[in-house]
Amino acid sequence: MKTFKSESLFKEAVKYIPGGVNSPVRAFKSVGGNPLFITKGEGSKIYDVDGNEFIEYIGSWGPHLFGHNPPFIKEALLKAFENGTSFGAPTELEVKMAKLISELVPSIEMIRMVNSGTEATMSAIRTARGYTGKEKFIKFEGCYHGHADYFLIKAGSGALTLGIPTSPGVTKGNAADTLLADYNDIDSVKKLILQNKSANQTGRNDIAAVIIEPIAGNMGVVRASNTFLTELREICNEENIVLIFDEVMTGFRVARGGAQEIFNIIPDLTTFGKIIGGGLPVGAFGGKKEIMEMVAPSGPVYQAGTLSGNPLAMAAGFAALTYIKDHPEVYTLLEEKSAYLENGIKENLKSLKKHYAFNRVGSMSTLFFVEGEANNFKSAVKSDTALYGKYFHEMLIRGIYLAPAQFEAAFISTEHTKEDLDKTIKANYQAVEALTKK
Ligand code: KE4
Repeated sequence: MKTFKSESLFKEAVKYIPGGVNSPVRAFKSVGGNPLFITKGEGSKIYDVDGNEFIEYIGSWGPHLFGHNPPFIKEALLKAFENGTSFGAPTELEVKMAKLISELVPSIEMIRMVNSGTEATMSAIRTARGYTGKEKFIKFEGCYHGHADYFLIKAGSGALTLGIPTSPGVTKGNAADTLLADYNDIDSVKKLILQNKSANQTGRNDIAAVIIEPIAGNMGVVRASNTFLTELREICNEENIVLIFDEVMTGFRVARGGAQEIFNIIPDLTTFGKIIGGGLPVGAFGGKKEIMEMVAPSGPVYQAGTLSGNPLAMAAGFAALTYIKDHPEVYTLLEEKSAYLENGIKENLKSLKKHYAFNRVGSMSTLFFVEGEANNFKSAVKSDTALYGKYFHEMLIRGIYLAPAQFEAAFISTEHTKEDLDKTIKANYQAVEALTKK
């Protein structure tokens, strides 16, 4: 596979951009080698500067539910572009977007647009703190909620991949307000609340929120158990703690109404990103009106953004969500494709006598290079990341572009054809076989 142009671009990039990339997980650090520079995406494929073509499963880390450059999003963008890019003033489309999200996700009574998932999650935490008057919050080891200081404690995704789950630069003060629980372990939550109460003179807890990926994608795909989430909901009710579902990845991905539709559990706040931007930078946080009315200018919790709700991003996002509203069959199609791929991979593992864990919810999945199960953080991190690195490259040379990191999700789009999936299954067999030969 020719990579000359990517190599020379990367040499240039590292001179001006930290690590040569604008987001760490793109750098191939944990799989070895240097990143490929992409020139074009079309449907299920991407093309790099050296002319290589790949069937790809990153989907820009989740946004591309309909593959790259879907005509209906491109058309909406071009139309919006005619009227200008950003006004810094309210537009009708923002009202339509807010109404559409609340129609598709009933727990959303009110919503604020922002420009990234990180902005959404950090604003949700601040709002929960403002609403409850309490300071601490609980996150789960291995979950990733973006790069706001207080989240970068035992975080997943790129932080975990690079072995810096707790980042330098995060102050002790910030870290002190972040309480860490174990995913799928309700006793670890109860223990934190008990400890927090006994530490307070009042005997009441000082915990504003619990934030969770209801289906984790950032330790690889690990689904919360129904009982765990149900009990978490009950505890938050009893203890006056705001339950935040971070659906930046799962929102409109795993079902039309997101993970909360699958679990039939209503969070107090939900954060969104990725798919709601249709490939442009959009995040959002929303939920109960009485909580969201705390957000400036209706309430005292300040939150702002120059380009929040800008016309181009809203046009792309509104087109994506309108398509979802008008075509609920999209999720049946995605389920068929994803189940087909899962079955092919599991058949391969069986015939190669490999017992790696393969987790999937809807069109997001992870093949963990760990024997047995990956049903929480502790089991997921036992994965052999070096072996994953070799697998990644064996797939890449066969024209399949996966996440360059074990602790990520692979995403299938509506545009992945049976031919793409068959090619992927064949490459998977040859790649896993090659690993055992080496
Ligand atoms: P952004 O700030 O990257 O838009 O969103 C942060 C975020 C929040 N919550 C969840 C559940 C997320 O998955 C993310 C971002 N996901 C990663 C991929 N695992 C983004 C990829 C990257 O960091 O480049």
